[in-house]
Amino acid sequence: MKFKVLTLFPEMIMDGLKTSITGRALENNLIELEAVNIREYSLDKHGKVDDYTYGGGAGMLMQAQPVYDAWQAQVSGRKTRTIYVTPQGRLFSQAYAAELAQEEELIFLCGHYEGIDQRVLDEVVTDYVSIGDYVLTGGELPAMVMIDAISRLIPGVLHNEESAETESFHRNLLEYPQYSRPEVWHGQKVPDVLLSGDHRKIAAWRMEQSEKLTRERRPDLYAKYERQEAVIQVLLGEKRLHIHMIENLRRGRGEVICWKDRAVCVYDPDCRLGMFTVASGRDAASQLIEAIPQNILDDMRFAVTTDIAINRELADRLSGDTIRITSEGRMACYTQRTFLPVKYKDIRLLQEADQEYPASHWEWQDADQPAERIRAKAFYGAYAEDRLIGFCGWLSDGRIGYLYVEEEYRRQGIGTSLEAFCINRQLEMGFVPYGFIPKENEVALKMQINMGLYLSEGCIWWLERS
Ligand code: 4FD
Repeated sequence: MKFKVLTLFPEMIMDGLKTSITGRALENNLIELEAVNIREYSLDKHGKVDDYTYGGGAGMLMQAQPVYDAWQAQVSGRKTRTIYVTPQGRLFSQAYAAELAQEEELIFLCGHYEGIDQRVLDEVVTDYVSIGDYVLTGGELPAMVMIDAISRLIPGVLHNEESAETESFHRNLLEYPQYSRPEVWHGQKVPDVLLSGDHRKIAAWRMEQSEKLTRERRPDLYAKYERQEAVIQVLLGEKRLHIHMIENLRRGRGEVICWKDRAVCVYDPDCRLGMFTVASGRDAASQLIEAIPQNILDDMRFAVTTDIAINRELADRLSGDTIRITSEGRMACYTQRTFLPVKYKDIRLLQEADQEYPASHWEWQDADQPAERIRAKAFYGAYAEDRLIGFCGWLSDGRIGYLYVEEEYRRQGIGTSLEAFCINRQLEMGFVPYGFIPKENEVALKMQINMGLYLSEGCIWWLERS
């Protein structure tokens, strides 16, 4: 990731980010940072960059010309995402940070005085962003806040790779309190349960604390959390059929969009996937689809449903577009907590250099998907004498799939080992592993049962819009 910051105070940016974890990331070239001094693009002999506002009113405004020239000197051809930090922006959040972390390059524009001439903003800014409802003397601190939040999501920046994913703000709960040595400080003892060594009890205590803290300090988040838990309870009524929805919510990915009785829609904005279920009947399906806000529907690219009535209603509401059923089948889930045996030994994480192999041995939805999955450390390869002979992994929606083994290596348990390997990795992350099996794939269906997975009784449909 390359960050460029257009500012009147470049040393403030460099000094602020050169220490601690962002500093280490800079040294290790995991991120690049360049602070560009807007004043150097002033055509005025005194380096003036501000002037009075037309129409009167207090304060000075940064002029268009130096800002535009500084920006123009940074962009290479195509329009780079340019963020103007302003109290009038869209509120920055963990989800927004995650979205921006996908970019290769970001330009931040920092205003001073009363802001910047609107005409240059209209020409260069792609995102107006605010870090909260308060006014600061300049945009530098908000830019640094955002750069920090984005940087820690870049693979390798945090040393413990998992920590960025499983921390605060997932599942709408605040982090529980933590304690370190000494056991007694200022007469206060560390809670006994944390010294018990009983991991189940500790997890339950932490959960209780998270709930209590969220209820007290963030009633808004707590309301979301309660609703989500209630929906999970409903979905658990038919766990195997709804495993993708349950896991999507539990893994902190999607959000409950609508819910009435046993009709639920969950939307995962990262993979632009809508997940729908109803108990039965065309009426419930029609009400569910009608209740989905237009902006969600506009964004949606894929859908998973549990009823053909939903498919019809979706097709009706998206009348202008073609909705294609790409697959019909069942969910398979592994509900035990014990690791599966992995008989084939040479299974390793796929490397960026390997991406051509999965790219050419599977029909992926997008050309950059194999590389993206490898970067996410979600795909594993089976090797024979150092040559790749198969792979398996999980997709961005979380389901395990895309299992492939080369012809001459089949029927030796390598596919089973690959899938078992992925299941074990997901168990380590605290997930309930699951996958989708198309109904015509009898070999795969048999394999799931042999491995101890359970199939859903009901059918699942995958839809794609074009
Ligand atoms: N809440 C924020 C961003 C910038 C800022 C400025 C117009 C003032 C707060 C444009 C007016 C920039 C924020 C500089 N204060 N101050 O994110």
